[in-house]
Amino acid sequence: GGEEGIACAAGTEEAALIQRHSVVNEKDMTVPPKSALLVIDMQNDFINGTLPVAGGESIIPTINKLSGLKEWEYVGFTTDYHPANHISFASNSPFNLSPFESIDMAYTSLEEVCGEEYLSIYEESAANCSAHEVHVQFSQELWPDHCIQGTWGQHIHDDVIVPSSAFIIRKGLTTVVDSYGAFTNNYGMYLSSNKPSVLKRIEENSLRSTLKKLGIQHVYVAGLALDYCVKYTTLQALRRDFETSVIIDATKPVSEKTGAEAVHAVTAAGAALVQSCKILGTC
Ligand code: VGL
Ligand code: ZN
Repeated sequence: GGEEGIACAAGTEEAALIQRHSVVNEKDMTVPPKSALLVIDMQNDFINGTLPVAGGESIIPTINKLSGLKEWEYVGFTTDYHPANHISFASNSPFNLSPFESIDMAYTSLEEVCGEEYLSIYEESAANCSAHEVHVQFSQELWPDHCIQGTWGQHIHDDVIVPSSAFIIRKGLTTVVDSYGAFTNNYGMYLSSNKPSVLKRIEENSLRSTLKKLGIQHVYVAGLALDYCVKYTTLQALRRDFETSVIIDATKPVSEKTGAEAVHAVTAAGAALVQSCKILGTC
């Protein structure tokens, strides 16, 4: 039996190898200290509803095992949380566009600039700040109506276990701007990615400051969809200097093509791809 096998290998090179490997695995498989898990948009509409992601249901058991680990310093579940008149819904488009088409959105806002730095919305302005009008334009994908506030489709799927200590991070709450990432909306993301010389952080919520206060260094991202909210949450976490990993068997894309592009984009930006079994210690 198994014990004989162990006895047999003991004292041999093979035993030393097994031992070395188990040491390496042990280090790899535990959740590193100062780690956060972000579970993205495991909501009915993305699983069984109006914008279903193929295979979405199949990742639920893995996500439950991951979120059940005690080692996380922080576990957050994001939810898309749109008003019925949300700008991302094709049904609200003035040009009778269809879901999965794109439209250019133009935004104008006042930005406070203080010396070389923009202020985050949570910082108070200092004396040498001034307001500047900013005009930007970027593409918005149009979607079927989904995750409307107060509807069944917006609820996290019943089979997804949300630990009582987990945080819920709602995004896309306002009519006028979409939000793919957990940290900031698409407008803030556009500004920060297109003006890299400017340290700009328009935070949608207190996620970044909470993670920083907890001393989080590693962010692990799982959930739906790989090519949108998982991708952009990962890019936003990297941009905020978290060492970031996508748990690659605990996510699914809206389409295989954009899923492959998302993998390329996140790895090119510095994210790691990790298998859930490495974190769970089962491989
Ligand atoms: C998502 C499309 C529209 C996502 C959200 O969770 O990936 N995709 N809104
Ligand atoms: Zn959405």
